[in-house]
Parts: sequence; structure tokens; C-alpha cells
Amino acid sequence: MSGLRAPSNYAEEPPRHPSLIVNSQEPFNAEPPRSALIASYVTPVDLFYKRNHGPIPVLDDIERYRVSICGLVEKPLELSMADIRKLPKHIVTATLQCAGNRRTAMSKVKAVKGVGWDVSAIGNAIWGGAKLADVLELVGISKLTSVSPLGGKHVEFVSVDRCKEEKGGPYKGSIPLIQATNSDAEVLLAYEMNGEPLNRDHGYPLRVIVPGVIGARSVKWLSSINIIENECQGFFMQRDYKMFPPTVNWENIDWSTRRPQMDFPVQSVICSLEEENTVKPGKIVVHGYAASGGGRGIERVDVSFDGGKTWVEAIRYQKSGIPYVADDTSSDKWAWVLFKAEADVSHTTEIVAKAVDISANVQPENVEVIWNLRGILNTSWHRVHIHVQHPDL
Ligand SMILES: Nc1nc2c(c(=O)[nH]1)N[C@H]1C(S)=C(S)[C@@H](COP(=O)(O)O)O[C@H]1N2
Ligand SMILES: [Mo]
Repeated sequence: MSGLRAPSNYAEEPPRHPSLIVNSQEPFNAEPPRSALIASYVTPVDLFYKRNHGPIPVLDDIERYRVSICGLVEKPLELSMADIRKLPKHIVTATLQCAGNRRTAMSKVKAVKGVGWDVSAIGNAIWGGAKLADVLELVGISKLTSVSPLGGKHVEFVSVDRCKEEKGGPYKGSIPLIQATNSDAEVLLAYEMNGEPLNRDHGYPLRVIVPGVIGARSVKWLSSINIIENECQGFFMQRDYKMFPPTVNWENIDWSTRRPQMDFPVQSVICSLEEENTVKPGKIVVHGYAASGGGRGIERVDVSFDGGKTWVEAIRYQKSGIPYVADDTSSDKWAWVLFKAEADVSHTTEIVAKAVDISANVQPENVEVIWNLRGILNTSWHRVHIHVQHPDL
């Protein structure tokens, strides 16, 4: 009884920015033009990608909103927004990336199932809310607990939206209790995005933010938090968002053989150029984003202006005037890093980007080797084509 209402059709969708590229209207799935991503370190809310599996829930009366904490707890609790706001407010700048980002490029190797996304199913926002670790203390689960007194090992987040994958049931997901109770993991019950109350598309009035983890676990329109023994058995944990090898197809798939994907692997994308570009000979300045999962910083971004034969190291930055240093307190550990590189280009070529994170993980060279039937986690080297048009002499 969260006070949230789940419409059965799309008659009550919120207004949206006209520049969004709509990949699916119902449910609404849209991303900004790639150039919008590098225009600012913090992505404006109206341009931030929107990933939904059903109609957007409606909250008619915020006074009646309650999130319940139940399952393997001694005294279940219902919290109002006022109760949540009474807890210390924590702010975290974190990048959210859909596991399906760059799926369209993967589907060019061989068909995959899922909404097509170009390179912008990602955004960086300043989230404000209560730490989940503080909330769980209210039900007697202390910080850094991996098994709760009643045997809970996972924390399940349940929404109210009607998803066809869940046969009309709500979207849900879970994370390990040890992550939920770790203050340093900065898992939030967020009510603010970029200093404003969350809007309906992004989870009003309350959503989970799990920094460093694929977007799928950051459940929007939170209705209940369930302390459970085994990980959530919902569709999006057990039948989706798992990474399979290229040999697995829809005939031989055994979902139980793989774990639900959590951390995101290292990624980088060139955003100042489209896939195909026609330019005059001369200097090309390349801008893009790089991000890794699990709070791993970006150690390096390499850019090639000759299809991957030779490389230059890009300049990395988060805030202007402050040099980005991976793994440093001056940097936002859960946030993307923007990069810039430049070179003279005199003939038709491919410009390529690849990032390296602080654990020295690198992006795979080709998409073929990471192809998977659901088209997730395409982190292959990002390549854009440059056609040089020489002026008539
Ligand atoms: N309740 C609910 N939460 C959800 C989803 C959803 O469909 N329903 N989509 C998930 C997925 S797959 C992603 S990538 C992110 C997207 O968040 P955004 O729309 O705020 O960008 O929300 C996640 N949380
Ligand atoms: Mo996603």
C-alpha cells in the first residue's frame, strides 16, 4: 500500500523533451542525441535516458506514500516521505548506464532481442536521498551485515509498474545485504535528481540508486524493500540481464547457469562524432565519455585516428579546473569521466576509443567476441567513420 497507482495503459505519461530519440513509445524508452552527453558533466534531467518496462506510475497524494520494509526482519516498518527525509541526506554523483547501451551495434553482428539503443543509454546525475544502510538500521540491521539476525542475505526492491515480462506484475530486483548495509557503497533511496525532486519518468517519489551497477538494479517508484534469503526471483534478475557466451542461443539457453549481472564493465564512447562523418582535411577534436563499474576509476583513455594502428592518450576530466585522477578523493568515484583528444586527419579513416580502468580492465576490440543473445554489455572499442572530402583544387 505505497499510495502509488499503476495505470494499465499509457494515457497518463508525463511530458518529455522533444530532442529525445524514441526507441520505443510504449513502454517509453528514449535517449538523447550523443552530442548532448558531452555538453555537460551532469546530464540534464529532461535529456537523461528513460528506460521503462510499463506505464509510468502515478502518485496522487504524497502524504499517503509509504515504502514498507518487510521480509526477514523482526519488526516490519512503513516509512513516509517525511520519515525518509528525516534521515541524514546524502548526495552522490553517479552514472547510470543501461546494460543494453550500444545494443543496436551488437545486433548488426547477429540479431539480438531487446530495445535498440545507440550510445546514449547512459547519464550522469547528482542523486540526493537517504542511504539504504541508514534505513536498514531502522529495522535492526546494522552496518556491514552480510546475514541479518533472521537469515536475510539479499535486499529486494519492488515497484508497482505493470511489466509484461512479469505478466503484469511489478518490476523488481535485489542486491546483496552486505552491499546494502555498506555505507561506503553509497546505495541510496533517492528523492532528488540534480537538486530537484525526482520526476515521474525517473522514479517519483523514491527510487533506488545502486552506484557502479547496471541501471536495472536501480528500481524506480519504490514500493517495498524485502529482506530475503536468496536473491530476487523476478524476471529481470533470473530471465534477463545475464551475460551469456556467443554460443548460447534461444534453443540451448539455460538461464540458471549464469548470475544476474551487477557491476558494469569498462566502457567508452566518442560523442562528438556520429557513426558516419564527412569532414574537410584538418584538425579533429574528439570528445566522449568513459565509465567503469564497481567504483573503478578510469586510468586511461586511448584514442586512435588511424583505425587502431597507433594511439594517443586522451585528456580526462570531470570538473573544469580540477585534473581528474582515478582513485583520488578529489574525483567522483561512481561517475563517468569525459575525455578529449585531437589530431590532424587528412584521409578517410576510423577514429577509435578504448578505456582502461584502475584494475587494468580494457574494452574488447571487437563486438563479435562478446555477442550475446540479449545484446547486453556492448563495451567493444567504439569506432566512428571519417570520410575526408578534399576541396576541389
Ligand atoms: N520500477 C522500475 N524500475 C526500473 C526500471 C523499470 O522498468 N521499472 N527499469 C530499470 C532499468 S533497465 C534501467 S537501465 C534504469 C533506467 O533508469 P532511468 O529511466 O531513470 O534512466 O531503471 C531501472 N529501474
Ligand atoms: Mo536497463
